[in-house]
Amino acid sequence: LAMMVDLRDALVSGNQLSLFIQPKISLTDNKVVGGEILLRWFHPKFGAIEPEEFIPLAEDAGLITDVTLWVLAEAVQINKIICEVIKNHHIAVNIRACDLLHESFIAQFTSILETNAVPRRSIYLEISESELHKNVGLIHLKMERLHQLGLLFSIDDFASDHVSLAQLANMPIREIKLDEYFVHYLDTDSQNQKLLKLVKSVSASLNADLLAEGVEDLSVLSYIQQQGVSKAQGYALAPPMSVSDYLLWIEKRN
Ligand code: G
Ligand code: G
Ligand code: MN
Ligand code: NA
Repeated sequence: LAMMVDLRDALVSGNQLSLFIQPKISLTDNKVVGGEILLRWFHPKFGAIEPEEFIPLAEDAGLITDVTLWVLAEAVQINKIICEVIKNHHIAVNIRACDLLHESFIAQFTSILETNAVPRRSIYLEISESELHKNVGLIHLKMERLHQLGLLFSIDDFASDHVSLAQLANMPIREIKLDEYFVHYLDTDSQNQKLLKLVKSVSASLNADLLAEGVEDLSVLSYIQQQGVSKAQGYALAPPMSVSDYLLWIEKRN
């Protein structure tokens, strides 16, 4: 309970929260196409707290949509700076089902976009495959509303759960992100190699890009490249970085 109060304070003051960003790299031309925004909380007493801990806490405290909107507002500012170096760079922001189900999320989100004159195409909303089950009808409707506003979705942690293909077929999906556990041994795991072919055809028929997450070693990287996976993200390419490190890293890479 004390932690919930601390999180609320952190959100109000803003100075314990910071955004890290991890590049998403095109495997066709090796260019940085975008970055996933990853929230960090440095608690004054307990130090770094993992999102896996505080995101559920934020959900329980009813603070998650405030967190998401805070992240979105910061992220669009950051992307303005990055876009001065990499044209068309997009940011991917993680959202939860309950954000979509929140009554004023879309209104508050679009007001952030309008205030900052943000091109809608420069934002991907990442939602985990497992989140899609939570009231799929309403979630689908909200996704459609956001799609009408020009926004597109990235399905996170794909292949970790069992989302129905029929559900996916009608969703405004721009990208499918293969779960890191699926990706880790892809260079040798023949079962997952077979599944990759299926996932590839699913993403192709949805007109979505396929991204492999959690790419930690070069043999996996070269395998997915051979298999025509379009993008990758992971330690083998670059870790999540502070925004200033990200800008330095881009500069060095160019
Ligand atoms: O690097 P990392 O430990 O940041 O991320 C762990 C998990 O926490 C990931 O699944 C990621 O989606 C989630 N996460 C990180 N930042 C955010 C955020 O801003 N909002 C939400 N909802 N989840 C986040
Ligand atoms: O939202 P999501 O679950 O996709 O968040 C990505 C998570 O994966 C974050 O916690 C991020 O820090 C982490 N991550 C990024 N690159 C790698 C990697 O190469 N290997 C592993 N195991 N985790 C990674
Ligand atoms: Mn994610
Ligand atoms: Na993921």
